[in-house]
Amino acid sequence: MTNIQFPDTLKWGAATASYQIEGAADEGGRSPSIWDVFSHTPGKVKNGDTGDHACNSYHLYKEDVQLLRELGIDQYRFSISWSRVIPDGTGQLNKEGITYYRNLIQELIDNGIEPMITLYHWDLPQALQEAGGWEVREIVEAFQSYAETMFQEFGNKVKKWLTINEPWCASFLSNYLGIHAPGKTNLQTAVDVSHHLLLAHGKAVQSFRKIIPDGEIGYAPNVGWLEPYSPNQADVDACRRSMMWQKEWFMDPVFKGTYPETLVQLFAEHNAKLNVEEGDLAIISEPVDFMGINYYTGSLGRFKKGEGLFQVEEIPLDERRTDIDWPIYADGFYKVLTDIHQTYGDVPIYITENGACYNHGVEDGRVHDKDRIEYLKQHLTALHRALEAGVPIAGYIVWSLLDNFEWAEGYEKRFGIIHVNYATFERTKKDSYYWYKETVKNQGFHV
Ligand code: JJW
Repeated sequence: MTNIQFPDTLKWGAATASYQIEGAADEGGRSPSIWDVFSHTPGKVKNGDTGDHACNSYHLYKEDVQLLRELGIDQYRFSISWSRVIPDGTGQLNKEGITYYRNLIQELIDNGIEPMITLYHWDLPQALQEAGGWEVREIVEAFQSYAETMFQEFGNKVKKWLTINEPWCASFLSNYLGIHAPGKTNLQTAVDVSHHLLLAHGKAVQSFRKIIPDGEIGYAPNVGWLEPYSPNQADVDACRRSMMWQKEWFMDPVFKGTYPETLVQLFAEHNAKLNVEEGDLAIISEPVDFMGINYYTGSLGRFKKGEGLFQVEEIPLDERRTDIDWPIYADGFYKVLTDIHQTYGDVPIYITENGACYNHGVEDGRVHDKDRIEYLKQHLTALHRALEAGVPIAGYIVWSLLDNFEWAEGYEKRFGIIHVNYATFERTKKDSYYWYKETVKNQGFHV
């Protein structure tokens, strides 16, 4: 038996996002977001699922906070639904929406849990999409104004903030691959969106410094790991290009004030131009307090002529996959963390998401999700190795507290450490919840 023991300073958390858990889509003065429109468009989400009711956390938030309290964690990461607090995207504030988040924040604090807010977890107000969405530069000002309002409303109680969740998903997955809202398939659009997301991030960080000087802010890029299939230069280069797309494209501008030239060229060869105005990169590289990393999966990458933008095909290391079909690659987590540390230096890192999809159901009041426990053990062991290698990891936040609306996959794919019955909204703690609770209490576990 090995003892995996974490430093006392490592913080523990659980994460959710507004559209995935709140429900109450047309209650309390909320207006539609791009995800309401997308999920109500036939064929976009599996089984025609929508976030209309989700986990009903809008009404059940007190119950959720009790689940968090019993779990014993330090932090709860949740997101604000922009269209719940500013239904038109800009202008008039919706008091009921503000009250909902104010109550949630107070409930967390009263139960000894530190709130961590994500400003943008993909649910752009539809009103703004109709004005061009992230594709047009005006969105940056709208986001900054929304961010400032949230900082002013909640900054006295909330000191940890994230601007943008998974900018790769919000740009390329949503506007080039067409898998997430708004479901476009245009590389130029995706490149423009990615730049505007980063610019909006930088502007929000600038505002943050003035409004919450004693707070900490970061963002949460998602990164997988691609390990070259062979030492052949073609495979090594293919992996490099693909990693650059997820990692350097969204991190170099923030931490180095540059875009990776190789990718700028590659996009240009596909007739997509990076439109950067003077001063943009200085704004984007406004220093952050920490970096959020979302890690789930990785594969081997092999050069394949004509395969996607980067001529790389992904080959799983072995048969092990979660129920969403993502290969399990815990060593990739270690590699991502040490690689980022090496490239970007000593910026503190929060694992803002890590977790696994397994669809176990309830049996006699229990959910025996030993596969999820195994996944968490493997990834926390990799994280422990990264800490020992000197990576400054400040916290680990599991995705997710609850089973929830898994975007284009709908409700079929379950990531929660708590099971949700979508007919009754009943919550049932899974075995992984009890395991995580013990791990948090002991600040470690045995393997
Ligand atoms: C799909 C790649 C096909 C969420 C995807 C890539 C397929 C050519 C989980 N993270 O629910 C989905 N999640 O809200 C944020 N992260 O398709 C939180 N990334 O290409 C979780 C990535 C994802 C994806 C899903």
